[in-house]
Amino acid sequence: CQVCPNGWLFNKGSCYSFQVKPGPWSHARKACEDERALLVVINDDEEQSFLRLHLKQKYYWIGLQDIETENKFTWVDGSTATYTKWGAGEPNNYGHGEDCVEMTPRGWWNDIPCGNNIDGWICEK
Ligand code: GN1
Ligand code: CA
Ligand code: CA
Repeated sequence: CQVCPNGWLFNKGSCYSFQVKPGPWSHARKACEDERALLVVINDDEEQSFLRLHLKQKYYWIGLQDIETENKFTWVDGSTATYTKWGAGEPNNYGHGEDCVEMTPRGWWNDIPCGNNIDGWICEK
C-alpha cells in the first residue's frame, strides 16, 4: 500500500510534488491539473513549514493569485487567503503589476508577474 504516487511527498493528509521546470504561473497550474492535483494551497503554518523543508534553494509557484481583483488574493481552490506568509514588504504589486505568488528559497511569499519563468512549482493532491 502506498499513500502517495511515486515521487510525491506525504504530509498530513496531502501529497506534494516539487517540479523544477521553468514556466509561467498558468503553465504550472495546468501541469498540476493534468496530474489531477492543484497548484499548492497553503492553509496553515504546519503546511508552510513542511514545504519549506523541501525548497532546495529554488523559487516555486504556489496556487495563489490576485489576477481578477488587485490585492484580493485567492487560492486555486477558490478560497480567499486567510493564512499568509508574505515576505517583508510583500505583496507590493511592484512595477507594472504582480498578480501571482512564488515561494522564495527561505519560504517567504512574494507576488511577481504571472508570466515570469521561475524555477518550478509545487502541486498538491
Ligand atoms: C523585488 O529584491 P528582489 O528582486 O528579490 C521586490 C519584489 C518584487 C521583485 C520583482 C523588497 O524583489 O517585491 O516582486 O523585485 N522586493 C522588494 O522582481 O521590493
Ligand atoms: Ca497584484
Ligand atoms: Ca512583489
